Amino acid sequence: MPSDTTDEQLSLVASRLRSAASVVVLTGAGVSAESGLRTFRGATSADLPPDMRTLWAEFDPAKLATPEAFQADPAMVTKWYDWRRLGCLAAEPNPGHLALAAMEHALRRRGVDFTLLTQNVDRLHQRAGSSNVVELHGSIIQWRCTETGTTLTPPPEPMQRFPPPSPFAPGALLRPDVVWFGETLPELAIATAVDALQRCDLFMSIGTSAVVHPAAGFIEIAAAVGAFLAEINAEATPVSRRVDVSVRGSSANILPKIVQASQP
Ligand code: BV8
Repeated sequence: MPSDTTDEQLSLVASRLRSAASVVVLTGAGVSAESGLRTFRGATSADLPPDMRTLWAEFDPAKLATPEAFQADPAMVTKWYDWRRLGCLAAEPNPGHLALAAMEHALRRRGVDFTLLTQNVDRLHQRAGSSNVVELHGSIIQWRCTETGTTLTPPPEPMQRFPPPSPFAPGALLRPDVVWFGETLPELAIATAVDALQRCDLFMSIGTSAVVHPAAGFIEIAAAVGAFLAEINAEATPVSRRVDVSVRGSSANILPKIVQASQP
């Protein structure tokens, strides 16, 4: 049953952090909102200018984030991903990212297990100093050859040609190394996630609409092993009533407070 006040909620999460032996955090696009990166879904208004609206309010995921879309129009899809890639490179980690990195290092110093599962492709967690990051949906910073699967990190400037030719095989293209709808997640990422979830005693879902599977189902693995379940999100999601505590607000504002309150 969620508790009543934000102060109580923050103390509850902080006290669970203090006593946890194994922590799993699942993050989504909301964590990067304060870095200026648009989320895919969530609270928005159709009255907002296009550069403030969620991505899927302006663009059709079926036409951009599927293998079929890439096959139908590789130039348009790669151009869109290159635009987003440059946005991610220009963005800076925000206090929420930094707090999660501080949380990881504080917990590790005490011998506590910590795994950060992220659906984000922006690499901001790593740039903030998080080290044990599992990229469930890949990375937009890295691209890969459609023939050989070899990856490379393009330079931080717009690509020259769309679709970009692959340097690894004649006639092949480069595509973003992300997981599109209908594609399976990297095997190692899933195995690492499930392993961590099966032994966690604290699970936190942060800045995610909790609708994209399989990540949206991870909470049930943590619940099955009796973990304490917490959510931090700007608005209610399908897991808000499932968790033990649901904190409503910005992760950039709330996470530093929780980390501060969890110091021994
Ligand atoms: C797969 C690509 C096996 C990269 C993305 C079971 C049931 C139903 C459907 C399915 C199912 N299993 C599989 C599916 C299909 C599909 C799916 O889940 N569809 C959903 C939409 C119903 N899943 C898949 O296809 C997955 N693959 O399962 O493989 C398979 C394969 C073939 C056939 C059968 C099985 C692959 C999923 C990967 C999709 N990739 N994008 C890119 O372009 O970036 S999706 C996209 O959504 C992003 O990548 C993102 O990572 C992901 C999740 O979104 P969130 O991170 O949660 O972000 P969102 O914007 O939605 O929410 C932000 C939240 O933050 C909001 O609630 C907002 O209020 C809040 N917020 C805002 N600001 C703040 C904040 N919170 C805190 N602080 C703030 N400041």
